[in-house]
Amino acid sequence: MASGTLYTYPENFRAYKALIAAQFSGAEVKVAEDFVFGETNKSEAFLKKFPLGKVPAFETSDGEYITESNAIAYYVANDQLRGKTDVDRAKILQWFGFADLEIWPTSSAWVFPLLGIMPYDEQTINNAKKDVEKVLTFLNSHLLTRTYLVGERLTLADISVAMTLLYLYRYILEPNLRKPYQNVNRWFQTVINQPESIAVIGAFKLADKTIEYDPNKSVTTQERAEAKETMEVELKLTSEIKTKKAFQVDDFKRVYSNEDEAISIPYFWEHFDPENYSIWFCEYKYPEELTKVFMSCNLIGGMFQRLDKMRKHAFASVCLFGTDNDSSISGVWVWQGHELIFPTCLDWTVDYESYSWTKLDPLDEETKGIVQQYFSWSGTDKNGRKFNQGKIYK
Ligand SMILES: N[C@@H](CCC(=O)N[C@@H](CS)C(=O)NCC(=O)O)C(=O)O
Repeated sequence: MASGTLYTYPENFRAYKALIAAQFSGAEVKVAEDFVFGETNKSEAFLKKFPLGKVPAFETSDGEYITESNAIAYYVANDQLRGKTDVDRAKILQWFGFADLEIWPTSSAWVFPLLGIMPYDEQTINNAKKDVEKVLTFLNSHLLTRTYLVGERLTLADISVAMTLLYLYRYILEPNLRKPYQNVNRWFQTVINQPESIAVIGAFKLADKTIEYDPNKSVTTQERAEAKETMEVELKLTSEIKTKKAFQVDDFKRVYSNEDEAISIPYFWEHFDPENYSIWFCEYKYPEELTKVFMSCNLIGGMFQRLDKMRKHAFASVCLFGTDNDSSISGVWVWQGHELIFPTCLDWTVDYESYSWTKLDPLDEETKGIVQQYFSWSGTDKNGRKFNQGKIYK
């Protein structure tokens, strides 16, 4: 019989999956008592076991570490919940994917702005409503002739999908909105009214009325935690930054502003943290369209302005080489994380596609040369055009 410790904050719908499965199977799952979200899961001891620092996370009593809520639920489940045949097991995996990739992104895009934990944007919500409609229509027709999602008995597919719909049913789907989906409603009630589910989540109340957007609403830790992982980029980056003391882009900016490059560039390399930050080279893709130098500088300035919210997490030096009607724009960016930062926020996507982006290897000598050139505003572009003007994003 499976047993172990589950790390989670309270009322985490993902942790519910494992807790309900354990109620069915009799697995001994102990919830870590003094877990503090944002602290415990960022501690050295936790990260050693679970390097992503995410919850739910499960430590088996014989010292194995399991993450991903569906996998944890699988581990603590019984054969019935896991599916009796290969086909059933495959279908359960199918529903896991469907819940995580089709339901959760659209449901959170509708719920989180109303809870005030994601920017409120009418268009985004309207799109999310349409997507949720599609998901529920599909589920409704699947459940027309079935009691459960897979086979004739309740499985992990039902638990996982129902838990992923929890917020929609709690906050959004008021009677009128849920009326077209009677088969889904019936199935959802069946799942959450199992004694094993009630033992974990208590009596569940369906939404009487869709919550309304209130800009002054304060949110709970777990709501914020869940939002964080989708679109609350600001929150995510800020909390990550708190835990990373080695290289603070702000400190570098101060040194860069106050000191000569002979001091600030060596400072950059002494403090740069390659594990958590990355360096990128960008080049404007359409140099032939650049005419007047002052217009090109406005182009760079406009991009910086649109990226205002990113300032806390990034630094850049972008340069114009050449003269009127014969120029190019390129630059060096440094930001937290290892992926292109712009697609993480809609506001930031306006300009970046006009540039090509190359990640630079901080250990490469060539990178040292590029950083030196762009931070000290010197040299030429690849076609020999001389440095003309530069702009610093800080
Ligand atoms: N796909 C994972 C998602 C886990 C996840 O994103 N957990 C969030 C809270 S709901 C978390 O721990 N975030 C902490 C962080 O990103 O630092 C699962 O299903 O378990």
